[in-house]
Amino acid sequence: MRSSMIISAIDTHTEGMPTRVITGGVGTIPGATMAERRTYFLEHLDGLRKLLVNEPRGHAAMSGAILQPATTADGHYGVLFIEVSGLLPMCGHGTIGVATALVEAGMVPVTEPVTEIRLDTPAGRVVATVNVTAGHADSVTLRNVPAYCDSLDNAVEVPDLGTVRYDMAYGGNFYAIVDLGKLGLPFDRAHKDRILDAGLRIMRSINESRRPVHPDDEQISGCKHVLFLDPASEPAHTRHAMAIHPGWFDRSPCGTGTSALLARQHARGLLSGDQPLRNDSFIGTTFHARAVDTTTVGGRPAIVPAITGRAWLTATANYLLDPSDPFPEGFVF
Ligand code: PYC
Repeated sequence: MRSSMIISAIDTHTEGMPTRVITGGVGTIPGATMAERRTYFLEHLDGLRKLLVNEPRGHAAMSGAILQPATTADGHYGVLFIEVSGLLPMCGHGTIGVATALVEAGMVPVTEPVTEIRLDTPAGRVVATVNVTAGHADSVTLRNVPAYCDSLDNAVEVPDLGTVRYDMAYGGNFYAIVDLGKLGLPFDRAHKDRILDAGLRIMRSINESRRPVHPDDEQISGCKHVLFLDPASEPAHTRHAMAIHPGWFDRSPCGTGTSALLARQHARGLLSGDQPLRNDSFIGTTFHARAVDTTTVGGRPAIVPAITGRAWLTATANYLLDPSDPFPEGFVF
């Protein structure tokens, strides 16, 4: 066996969406915060992300999380979230996958019935509370970074679609929230190619005309996610299709997207206080969410979302790179 690197991983899925949790082989990435480490990684190590998420080791909807030493005194780990579209500031399904892997591999002190894990992410501190029975992680509740509604009732001109109305909200990434019914598209996976095409056009037009920027961190900017709401959704029970750059759907109900949607439901007066939201994914899996606190972001009202979901371990693996491999960064098909 010849390899220029050995990257160890615990592969998981969160409500259908993969998270390849990288547990060893990367070393400590330079930077005093996870935001600085994300910038360093983007500039110097992005080939490693591509190797781990692109074919043949990954696929067009692959996602992962690189564990790092914590950057805070009381953190358990730092995390960088990798996926086919780049490095996310924060990822909810990824956090649930990470917390499940850490508990079941014994990589944090595990207490039953509840284990608390403090994680440093590029978007800030998140806390995962894991329900544990006989060493098994039954479910995870993620206390996310503050989520806020950037703007309601925006309109954007989109080639071939005309004027599209959307709300813009942040829950760790920016989300354009669009009523699928208003585009004349059915909430049906048989139409996923048309829905995805609409999502990619909408995010392109938004980024050209009104690119969102986080008021506290200008490194967090741009819209790479369009949350298409099923028009049959109710205020406290939504279903959605999440179209993501460069061309895939979240299989999970999307933790940061659910956080953004919860902030938008609050901003629209559809939910208040700690009223729960049930949010279903395009494949029919579920996250439960509620606001556990209020705060402000850049002077705007914000909530602190708690998102509950489940993850399962699917494999342990060592990923190799033979020096003669013609695809040292994998490939996109
Ligand atoms: O769960 O936050 C999430 C997420 C972001 C992109 C895919 N999943």
